[in-house]
Amino acid sequence: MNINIIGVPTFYGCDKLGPQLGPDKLREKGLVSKIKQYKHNVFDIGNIYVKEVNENEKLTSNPDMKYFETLVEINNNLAHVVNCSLASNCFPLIIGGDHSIALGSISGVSKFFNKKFAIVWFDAHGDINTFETSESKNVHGMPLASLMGYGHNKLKDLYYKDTKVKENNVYHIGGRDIDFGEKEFIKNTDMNMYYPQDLSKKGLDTIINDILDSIHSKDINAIHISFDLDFIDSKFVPGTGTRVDNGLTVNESKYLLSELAKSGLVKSMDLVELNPMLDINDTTTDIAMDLIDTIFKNLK
Ligand code: 5AB
Ligand code: MN
Ligand code: MN
Ligand code: MN
Repeated sequence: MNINIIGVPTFYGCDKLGPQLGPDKLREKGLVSKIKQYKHNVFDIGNIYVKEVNENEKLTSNPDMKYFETLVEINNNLAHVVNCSLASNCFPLIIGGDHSIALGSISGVSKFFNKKFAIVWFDAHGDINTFETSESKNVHGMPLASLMGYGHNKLKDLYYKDTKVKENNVYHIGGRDIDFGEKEFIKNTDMNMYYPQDLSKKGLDTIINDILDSIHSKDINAIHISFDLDFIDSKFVPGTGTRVDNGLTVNESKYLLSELAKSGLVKSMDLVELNPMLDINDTTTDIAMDLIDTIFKNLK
């Protein structure tokens, strides 16, 4: 398979320094050769341009969302690069950066597949805030809401003017730190939520088979994986910014990713929220590499 590596070196969505170092950190660790060992052709197309914004100007463009205009710009460019990557028969692997970049990556995926795709979103958080419900004003807590058509017009209509994904085509796994406003949203949404207690009660194999059966029963051509490293239990991932207890282990995460990859439907992926400045002895970087290894070893 042809693989594109696309780095998005930004921390603007989380407002905490560190994630901007993620893409180059993984490259230094041998990202390209890791993927090449499975006989893929790898084209590392570099990093998306991230404009410098002064810390004291972060609320200038919008008082409700930090670094708003710059994030719109970054994500619009990213969406186009991802769309072009898919159009040239490549698998875009988008490396963050914080999770706000899923807005751009998935908008590009949505345009290419004409919305006939599913998202499998691995995360301790909902990421379904809008500027109205978010207390932090951090855009990395909002991408999924915007993709489903909620929130600010400039986020909803990023790259092309429409909702990017049907709520029922979103499969969210691992949520355990969901804000009040997000819980209210979930009550009325059609998105599919799988909480840690569902995973332990039903078993990982049952859940992943349920998800794949559900996707197979729809008119869907592709799965996009959006993997936030805080999906994994806090004790294993010191190098991510918003850690939460009661998450899964690395091996459990690898199992879920390998089953998805083997389905033959995975066509694109984000790996986000690696923070090398918080990491201890590259523990979290090594886990990120291991997850990537799992995907490209099993990709069909
Ligand atoms: B992440 C919080 N819900 O909106 C907010 O890491 C955290 O991309 C968001 O999942 C975490 O600020 C965003 C409290
Ligand atoms: Mn997230
Ligand atoms: Mn998260
Ligand atoms: Mn996070």
